[in-house]
Amino acid sequence: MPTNRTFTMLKPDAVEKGHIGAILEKINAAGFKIVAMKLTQMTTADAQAFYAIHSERPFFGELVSYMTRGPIVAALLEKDNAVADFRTLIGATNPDEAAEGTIRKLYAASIGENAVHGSDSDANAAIEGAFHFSGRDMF
Ligand code: IDP
Ligand code: MG
Repeated sequence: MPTNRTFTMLKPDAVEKGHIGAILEKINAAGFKIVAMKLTQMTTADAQAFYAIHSERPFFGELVSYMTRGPIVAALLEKDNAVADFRTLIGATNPDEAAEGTIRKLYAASIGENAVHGSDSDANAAIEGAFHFSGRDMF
């Protein structure tokens, strides 16, 4: 995958609250092009694998049950400087610390239920994109 791409999930809380359209609007307005997208639901094994780096953290069980409790929107996004610019657009992990106007400030309920995922590096964007999409579903 080219390094001008990042991977996102609109997490179960965002989907439950009907925020898919509003969040996609902000993503488009910020100049990201959607190059893959689907509504899907992660299994427990999926979420444990996706978040394996956090497996020793005290919140891991809570994170896995949250991320599997309902559908998510998985998407690949393209823009110059995609990874860093998308992290800026979503804001800090904890919405109390997120900048005004960021997606997490607007739509996240808490540090755990924080509405959106954004890859933290080009390498992880490629891994996470490949976790959810096959080559023929990436444009
Ligand atoms: P990030 O999503 O901003 O990159 P990470 O530290 O990678 O944040 O954590 C992954 C996800 O784990 C967060 O988005 C959030 O859903 C959850 N999480 C992180 N820290 C906590 C916590 O202290 N309590 C509960 N859940 C957390
Ligand atoms: Mg992270």
